[in-house]
Amino acid sequence: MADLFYLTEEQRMIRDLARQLAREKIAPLAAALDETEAFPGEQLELLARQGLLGIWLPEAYGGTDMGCLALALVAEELAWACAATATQYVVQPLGGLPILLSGTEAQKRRYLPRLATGEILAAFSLSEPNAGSDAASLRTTAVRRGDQYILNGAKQWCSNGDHAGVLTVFATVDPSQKARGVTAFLIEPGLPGFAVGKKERKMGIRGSPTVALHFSDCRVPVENRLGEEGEGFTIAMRTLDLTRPPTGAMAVGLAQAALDAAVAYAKERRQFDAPIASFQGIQFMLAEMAMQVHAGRLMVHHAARMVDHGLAGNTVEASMAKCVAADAAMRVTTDAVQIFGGYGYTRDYPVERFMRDAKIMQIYEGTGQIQRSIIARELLRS
Ligand code: COS
Repeated sequence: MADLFYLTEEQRMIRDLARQLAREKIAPLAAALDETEAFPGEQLELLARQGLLGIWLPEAYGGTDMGCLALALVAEELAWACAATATQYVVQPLGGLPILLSGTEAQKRRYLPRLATGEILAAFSLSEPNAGSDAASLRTTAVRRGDQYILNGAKQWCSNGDHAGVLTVFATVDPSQKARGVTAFLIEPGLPGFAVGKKERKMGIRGSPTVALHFSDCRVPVENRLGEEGEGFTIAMRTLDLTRPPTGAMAVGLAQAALDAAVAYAKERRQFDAPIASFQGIQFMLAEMAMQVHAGRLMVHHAARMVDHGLAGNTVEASMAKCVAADAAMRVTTDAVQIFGGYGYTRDYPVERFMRDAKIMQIYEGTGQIQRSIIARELLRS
C-alpha cells in the first residue's frame, strides 16, 4: 500500500527507520509514559541520535533538508507508537520554524544547528488564557525601552515550555492593532522576569508537558526580536501552515494504530461461536475506519507535498488535512474501543489511551472549528 504514495527512495528510507524505532523502542514505553506523565527524554535522545530531529532543517544549519512530507511520515510512525512522543517531535519544528522563516543569520546560527542535533529543544507560545482560537487578541505586552523590550503577561498551553532551550513567544507592541501589533521574540530559560508556570494535568498525550509561561518586567534584548514589529502574527500563521500537515500525520498514525489493534482483536475475539470479525456489523466498522485513515493520509501527503514543491499558499489544504485527519482519529479510536467492548474501556489495552490521545488532535494547532473557518473564508473570498 505504501508504494501507492509515490514516495522517493529517501522518504521511504526515513519512514522505515522511524517505523522500526517507533515499534521496537518507543511503543513499549508508551503506556508507562501515559501512566506516569514522565518526560520522554530517552525517546527524544534516540530520535536525535538517529538524526531525525533535524530533517526539516537545511544542511547549512545542520539538518538533512528532507522536507515537509518526510516530517509527516516520521510523525505518523511515531504517533502510531506514542502520540506524546510524536507531539514532542513536532514541537521542535513548531518552535524552530519561525527562526528559519524569519530569523537573522545570527539568530539562525545561534539556534538552528543545536535544534538539529537535539542539544536544545524548542517551544512555540502563541496562546493565552483569553486568546486561544482568537490568537490576534493576545495581551502579553512588549514595550520597547532603548535596546530592550519589556515583556509582561501570561501565556498558556505551551507544549514543552518547561524543557525548551529556546521558546518562540508572541507578544504585542500595540493591542489596539490586533494581528498587526503581534511581534515574535526568542526567549531562553533563565532570563530574569521569565518563569514557567503551572503544568497541566491532561486527558491525553500525558508525556508531553503543557505549561503556562509568565513574564514580569522581563527584559528581552532587541536582538531577540524575530522579524520586525508587527510581523509576529504572519510568522505564526506561516509556521502553522507548515506544521499542520505533520500534525495531521500524527492523527493518521494514531488512527492507524487503533485500526490495527481493532483488526487483530476482531480476528481473535470469539462470540456466538465465531470470531467477531466474521460479523458484517464489525466488518463494516473496520472498513469505515480504514477509509477514514486512508483519506486522512492522502490529504496530509498532499498538503505536505505542496510545501515540498514550493507551491505558495497551502493554508487551506493544510487546514483540510489536519481537520479531516483529526476527526478521523477521533472516530476511529472511538470505534476501536467499541470493537474491544468492555476490555477496550480498561487500561489493560491501548485503545482507551488512543481515544484520549485523539481528542487533542481536534484541538491543538487550531481547533476543528478554526480549520473550518479558514476553509470557509477562502471559499467565500470575493
Ligand atoms: N500565512 C501568512 N499570513 C497569514 C496567514 C497565513 N496562513 N493567515 C493570516 N495571515 C495574515 C493575514 O494576511 C493578515 O495580514 P494583514 O493584516 O497584513 O492583511 C494577518 O495575518 C491577520 O490575519 P486574519 O485577518 O486572518 O486574522 P484573524 O484574527 O481573523 O485570525 C485565524 C485568523 C482564526 C485563522 C487565526 O487566529 C488562527 O489560526 N487561530 C488559531 C490559532 C491556533 O492555531 N492556535 C493553536 C495554538 S498554536 S500550537
